Amino acid sequence: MVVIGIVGKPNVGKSTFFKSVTLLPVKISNYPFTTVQPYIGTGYLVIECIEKQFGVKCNPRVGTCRRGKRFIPIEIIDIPGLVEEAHKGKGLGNKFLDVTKNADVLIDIIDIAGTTDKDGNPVPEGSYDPLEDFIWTENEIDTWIYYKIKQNLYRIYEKYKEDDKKISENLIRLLSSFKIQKNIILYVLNKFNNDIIGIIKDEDLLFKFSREIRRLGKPIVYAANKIDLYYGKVFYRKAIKEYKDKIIVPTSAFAEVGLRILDLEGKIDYIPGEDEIEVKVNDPQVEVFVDYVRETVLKEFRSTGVQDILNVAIFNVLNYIAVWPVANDNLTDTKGRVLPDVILMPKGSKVKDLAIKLHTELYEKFVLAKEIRSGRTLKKDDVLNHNDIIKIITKK
Ligand SMILES: Nc1nc2c(ncn2[C@@H]2O[C@H](COP(=O)(O)OP(=O)(O)OP(=O)(O)O)[C@@H](O)[C@H]2O)c(=O)[nH]1
Ligand SMILES: [Mg+2]
Repeated sequence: MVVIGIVGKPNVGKSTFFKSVTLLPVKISNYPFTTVQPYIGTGYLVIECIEKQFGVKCNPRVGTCRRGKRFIPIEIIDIPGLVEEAHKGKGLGNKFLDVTKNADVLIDIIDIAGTTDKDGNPVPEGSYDPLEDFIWTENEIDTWIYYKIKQNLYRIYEKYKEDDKKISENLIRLLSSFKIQKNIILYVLNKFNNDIIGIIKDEDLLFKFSREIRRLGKPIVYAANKIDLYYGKVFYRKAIKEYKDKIIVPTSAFAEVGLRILDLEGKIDYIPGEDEIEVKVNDPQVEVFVDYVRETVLKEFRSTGVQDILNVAIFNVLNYIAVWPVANDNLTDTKGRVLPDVILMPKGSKVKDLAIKLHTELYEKFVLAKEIRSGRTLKKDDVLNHNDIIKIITKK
């Protein structure tokens, strides 16, 4: 499954974000280090289901489909807050950064309203400038990866001395265990003239190398959270001007968690990512909350941003595509379920990658595949496209 890691300073709304996505009952409060251990849960990407295009009703094996929106499960990790110099053991988050080894992409939650100081203590709204948080949290993560690479590379160097081929092989193995793709490692090595020995012998170069590996291999997307607050909007406008190279999505995890719970309780009708909320009960408390969300978030941003950032992280930053495997031309699997699965794959994946992912037998007995929409026949090395519907034909 695709994995998203949530990182950031204490008290910025990481657990609120996590809860809104997973609906797990994690602890949330307005003081730092509320979370003291990592949590792992399931969240969902939401995409347009292709059922409408074919005039059928889908029958998902996992996840759901609601009003034509298909929910695809992904994994989310929430960790304790990071403080500056976490890599030296300060705070709590450092101990748990290793958990994010399994993440494909990171969401750095920023308290964009400046309601928390550098260590996550509550302060009056707007009195702390959150723009610097974009920089040092990234530095902490870069430094964490740098130390991991350094420790291991020194050990590998001790063993293989000047044998750069063996060192590179071991480096690839190490970084693969960090879920960093081989083609990215090779690309970065190439950028550094494939001089792995030179990198090992020069700390500055090693840091730059590690940073580049992190930038490409474990990209960070920023959630400008607490956007519902007045200063959230002020600092958000500053942040997008200042950091044009960063992907920043305005979010209100607070709004999203409330909306999702009310929806679950049947008090409102709300589909994550949408701006239409239908209130279904006569309850002043519900109305006050929904009005607050409409006024402070939806009016300007059209969504709470929580669903958007998950989708952006996977489809725009990681460049994944969604593929629909089926067993028959009428879009069913062998049990007659319509469009039973949606599989997320990196862009550039081939038909054989899908076959391997689905079942080794599909790969071993692969004859050819058919893309149902176009009727095209595909060979195992043909590249998949977003929303392809793939039927794999095997030998008996
Ligand atoms: N106004 C507003 N408050 C929020 C939002 N998201 C979170 N909060 C509040 O921010 C405070 C901290 O939320 P948590 O989710 O516990 O923060 P955290 O980052 O997990 O904190 P630690 O676990 O201590 O690192 C709580 O009082 C939340 O209600 C938001 O979008 N808007
Ligand atoms: Mg927390």
